[in-house]
Amino acid sequence: MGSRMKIVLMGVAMGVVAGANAQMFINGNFEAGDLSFWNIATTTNGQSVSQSAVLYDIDGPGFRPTNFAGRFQVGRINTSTATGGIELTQNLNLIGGWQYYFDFDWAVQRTGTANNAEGGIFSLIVNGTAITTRAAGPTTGSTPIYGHITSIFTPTTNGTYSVGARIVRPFTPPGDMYQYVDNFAVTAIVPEPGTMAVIALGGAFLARRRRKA
Ligand SMILES: [Ca+2]
Repeated sequence: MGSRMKIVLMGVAMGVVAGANAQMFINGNFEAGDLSFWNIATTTNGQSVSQSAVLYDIDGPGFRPTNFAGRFQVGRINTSTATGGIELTQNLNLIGGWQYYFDFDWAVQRTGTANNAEGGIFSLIVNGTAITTRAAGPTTGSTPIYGHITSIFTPTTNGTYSVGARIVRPFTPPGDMYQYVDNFAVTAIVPEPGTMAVIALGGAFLARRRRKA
């Protein structure tokens, strides 16, 4: 009993923690056919004319097929501030010190023939802070623009983090300009030094127990 039992219990606990925290976005690929499980909010001075899940080929000539994607029509409400739009997020339980890779696909397409100076600015956000941002840039007629964001975030402490995308534009929304997002994914990298520290700690307990015996 004593030290040795503590080490075994600690080992089991670590395994459970790792399993329960294989965090992922729910309906991150929108295949529910709607926006369920997503928290959607407008930014300051932001709006979206519509929001829904629709069938769309999110990467055009890329390998992904046509399936459901989240679709928005974002822009600012008035011309007094720089940009406006929406944020769609989910709450994820993240482990301090682990490295998280967040991924999503985005696209912009207009149905009309008019050009526009900015199709959409997409950011991967954590607790409201943009980690990585990509702007579609000017659109030409109905020609689609495709993109992908990979963003790395390492939380300092264990906790619940709001993670997702911000989509904004520096103009009011035209009625025929659409922003699409799909395939939100998260991959966790467990840090090697931490693992080694746990093993070393266990070794120290064992060594102390043997000396007492
Ligand atoms: Ca999809």
